Amino acid sequence: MPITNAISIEIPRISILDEKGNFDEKLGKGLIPDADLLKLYEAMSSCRHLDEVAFRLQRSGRMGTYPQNMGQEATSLGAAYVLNNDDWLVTCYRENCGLFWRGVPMESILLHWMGDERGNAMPRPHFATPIAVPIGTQMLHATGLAWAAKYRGEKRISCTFFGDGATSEGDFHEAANFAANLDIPVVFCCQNNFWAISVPGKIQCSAPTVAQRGIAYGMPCMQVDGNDIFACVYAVKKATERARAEGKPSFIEFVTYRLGDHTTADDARRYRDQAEVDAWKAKDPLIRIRMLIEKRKLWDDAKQEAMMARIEKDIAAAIERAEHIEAPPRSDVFDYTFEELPADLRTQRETFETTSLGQERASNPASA
Ligand SMILES: Cc1ncc(C[n+]2csc(CCOP(=O)(O)OP(=O)(O)O)c2C)c(N)n1
Ligand SMILES: [Mg+2]
Repeated sequence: MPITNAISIEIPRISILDEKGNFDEKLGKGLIPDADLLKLYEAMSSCRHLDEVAFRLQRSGRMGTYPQNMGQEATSLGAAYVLNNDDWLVTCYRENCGLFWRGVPMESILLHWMGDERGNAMPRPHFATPIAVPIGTQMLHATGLAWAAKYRGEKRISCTFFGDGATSEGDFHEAANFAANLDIPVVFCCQNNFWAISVPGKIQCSAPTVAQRGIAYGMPCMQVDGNDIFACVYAVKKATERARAEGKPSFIEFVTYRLGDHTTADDARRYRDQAEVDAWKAKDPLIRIRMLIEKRKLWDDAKQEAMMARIEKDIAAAIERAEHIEAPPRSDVFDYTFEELPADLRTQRETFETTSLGQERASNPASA
């Protein structure tokens, strides 16, 4: 018998607005009305400015740590623009722009990184889950949320974001396998920024694209210019249409780059070449929108200045709210793990003393 070909696979690559300002009229026509484009530009500019301010807050001791989103704003924003308000947006930690677009308050994100748990209490109307720092967990949550919605006969779908490094975690493979085989409407969005902290993508994924990791599970896959808001919107639209019409998952690889350090705890100069960073700075998602709106005579320096004044004011107000939130009661430390506190913890809650450290005071009944 001759050897035949078991399968041929094609992965579409989507780009509509490139870094030189070229715009594909055929694919891009009607995708984002001009009025919305200006709003998206403002949302991205605001997110970028927050990154700059948050960096200074961390350096001056007013924030624990912070992962800048710089350079990656278009991906989650494109998704949030497309999703319905009651679809789940299940993120990790570089999706501020999409979360803010949905109405998650900026101070929630600030509080999270200031170490205040109340930042994780995403108000329900936003259908967003708390920032997920443990790599990979949220993909399973997204699959579970969409499965629950399907079980209940609700129409909502899930859209989840994760990094290139996260696709090396077992959690990704379990979530993808489960979603594909049980027909669960999840849009898997990988932000391939080529680095997992200091580990380069090429030693984590030997395949030529990350997108093809989804092929293994029978999902349609796309590779998308993640610095192009039009391409991001186009791809997520395709994936959500499939999710709604057929109840099935898709996988999108957004090719992008983090222009900042991994987090404020990192110094990327120790493992990345400046030439690589400079090449990506030229592909900045913000610059190309600005070029387009200027070309369309929708923007000028005066509008830019007025927008930045608005953004600075809003961010200053959010920081003010986050830094001046009422202190939580100390008893919070005890209140959310046990339905009924064990006796020793009850004593600790009442006295704020523990016998386990040799503290023996008259006020502590456990030391009697
Ligand atoms: C389960 C787990 N393992 C390790 C870490 C430490 N860690 C934090 S971020 C990160 C790299 C993630 O890379 P990627 O998924 O590409 O996301 P990126 O930060 O590039 O957006 C690692 C290993 C973690 N947070 N959770
Ligand atoms: Mg990465």
